[in-house]
Amino acid sequence: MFVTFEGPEGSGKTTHARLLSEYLREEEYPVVLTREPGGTRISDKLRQILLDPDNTDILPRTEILLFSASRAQLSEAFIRPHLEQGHIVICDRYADSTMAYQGHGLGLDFDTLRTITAFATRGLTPDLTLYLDVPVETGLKRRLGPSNDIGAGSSGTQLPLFDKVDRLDMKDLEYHRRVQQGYEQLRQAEPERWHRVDANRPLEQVQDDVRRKVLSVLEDRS
Ligand code: T5A
Repeated sequence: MFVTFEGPEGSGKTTHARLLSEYLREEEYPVVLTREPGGTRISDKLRQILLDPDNTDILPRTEILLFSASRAQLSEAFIRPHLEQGHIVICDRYADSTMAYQGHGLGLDFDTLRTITAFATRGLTPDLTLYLDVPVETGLKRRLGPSNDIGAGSSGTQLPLFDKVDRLDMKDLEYHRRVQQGYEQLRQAEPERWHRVDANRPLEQVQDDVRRKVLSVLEDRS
């Protein structure tokens, strides 16, 4: 089974993907955990380029091709082989991030994005996508730390430069809101694959929902 986590910055994807994989391993399921961009030696190099705060001159077309190159390497060299061996593959972000960020966020053409993505992944899509839903401002505050004022409520506010901030965090709030609206549309278009989790709650409650959903899908498939 191929499970992905999606959601805005700071929604808890990395935390919950890790907790879920630890839990499934304890329950003796064969499970591997990976992330995007990254997850293989080559993909991790592309991640460094993509997130480097100095690379403010990356153009949207370059950005989509770099994300897709990272994904092509990850899906072919890591995800597919593990699925074929019967593993549960958990991935922190995948192709839906491209539709949300480069499509809805940057305004790139959706048909082109679908074509590039299909080429990069050879059509490999998740069986289950857990969407961690938090208000954009909450997620960014979690990510940046409580002392950082992100100008909540004022659209178009530039995010402050801060040690933990990568190039993509630095985009303005409007961009992050478009991404979130994009996720909503993606979720509504494929409700059978997506499962929304209210991530604006204590960590344990969020993880409980995540586990319950994954276990019920595993049960249905067995
Ligand atoms: N991107 C990615 C694209 O534009 N296109 C693409 O195709 C792809 C694949 C990736 C960036 O690339 C973009 C999206 C991103 O901008 P990244 O560093 O991997 O960059 O960023 P994210 O995936 O967004 O990861 P983040 O670290 O920002 O957020 P997470 O993983 O959602 O959140 P997490 O788990 O790190 O948690 C953040 C903090 O919140 C706390 C955690 O302890 C942590 O401190 N937290 C909670 N606090 C309170 N209550 C809860 N319920 C909490 N859950 C977590």
